Amino acid sequence: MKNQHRTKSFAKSFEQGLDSPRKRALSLASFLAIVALVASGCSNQVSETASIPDVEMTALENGVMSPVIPQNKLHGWSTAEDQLLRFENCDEWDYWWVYEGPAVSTVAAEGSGFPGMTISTEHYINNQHLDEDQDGILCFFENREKPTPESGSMQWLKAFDAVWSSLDSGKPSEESLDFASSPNALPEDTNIIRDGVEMALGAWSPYLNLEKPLYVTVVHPEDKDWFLERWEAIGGGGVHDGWFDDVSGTGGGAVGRNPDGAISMYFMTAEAFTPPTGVFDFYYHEVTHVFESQWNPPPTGPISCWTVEGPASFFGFSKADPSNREVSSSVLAAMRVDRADYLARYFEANGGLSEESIQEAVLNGMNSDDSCQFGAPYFGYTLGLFVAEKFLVDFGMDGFIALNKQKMQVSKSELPTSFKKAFGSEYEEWVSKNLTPYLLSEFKALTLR
Ligand SMILES: [Ca+2]
Repeated sequence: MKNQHRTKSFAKSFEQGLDSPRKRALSLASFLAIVALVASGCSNQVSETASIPDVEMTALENGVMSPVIPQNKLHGWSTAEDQLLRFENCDEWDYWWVYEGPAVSTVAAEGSGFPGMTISTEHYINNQHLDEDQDGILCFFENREKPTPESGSMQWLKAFDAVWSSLDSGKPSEESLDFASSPNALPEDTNIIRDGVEMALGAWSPYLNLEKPLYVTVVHPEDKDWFLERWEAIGGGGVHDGWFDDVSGTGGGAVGRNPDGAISMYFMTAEAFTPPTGVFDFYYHEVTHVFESQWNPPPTGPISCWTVEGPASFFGFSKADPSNREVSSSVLAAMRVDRADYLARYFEANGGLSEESIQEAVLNGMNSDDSCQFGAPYFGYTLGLFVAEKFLVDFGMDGFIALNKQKMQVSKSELPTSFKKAFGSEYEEWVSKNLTPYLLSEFKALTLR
């Protein structure tokens, strides 16, 4: 369904098809437990480092020390020998890997200064020729200065403030839930999801006024018959009927409208991909989609790519730790650096990093494009994060509400009309005069090349 918002955010929440690495999703919520842990304190969390057990290490051909027993964390790629990725240069690598890293070991990851660093000893070894500066991390600012959140204009703090002054955590949810979980879903995982959803619904409650109960469905990969029965019983909406198979090996969430206008949320959970705890961006991300679905009827044509996953990503990361503003801003800051550098590299390798190439992607990218949600460069999650940010800088939360009320997701071709109704000004003028120069400036600043 075109109106389906799909997020695959659990640990190992990537499709691992033998022939389709491009299907890997980019939602980075999976490793935010690590981000928040590190971001929440600098010096007072040394004990976390000290708790890592000693591991036997050996020197690789390139001189980097590698654990004898492979370590893997938060990447989701198969480590079967015949499925290890191998690329000749970092531009190729980045196009497929998307995340920073991986590091060869936990120790190397901790030395990176980037809390979301993925780890894979096997993938690292297979590509060790790419680790030019021999810091044990692949294609991570090789031989160049690492940007910091302060490298850019810091305007993003205004957007972050807009989220925090609007979404007040700790409020009870006012929505009526029709909640169901499948027989094999672990009760503790179901409860984690329910608590996360209700918390995010509470924060969004000033802006939610659902006319019908919100259907929330938690399913386990062994319960397909149960899923199909439930899916049909609640109107066959929210996700398409192939969603179950798409995510049964990976986990994830999805939100969408039913034909009768009710909104459905689905979560795939299993022992191998348990729902996030400790950080909550995943739930805020999905509930942002609930808000969007409230105002946006089934689209009449292709939707602009940034309008779906972009705001959800920005709201999600901004509330990564709803009880701690500082941690949340650290998480968002790390994600910005990661994604800006990725986008800068992508544009440099594909037509150049310029206002023209950025503007083309913003104005013409569609949510249904493979490059938006389901394939590199995952513009919905990467570029969309920054478009949503600048939108919130310029128009604030009131503007986001206003544009949704004017059906920002009705179609790409009608977005300028929605924009004009909301703000009385031209969408394309905002894109060309305000947004694009900002994006170019941020990407350049955050890639430091
Ligand atoms: Ca390196």
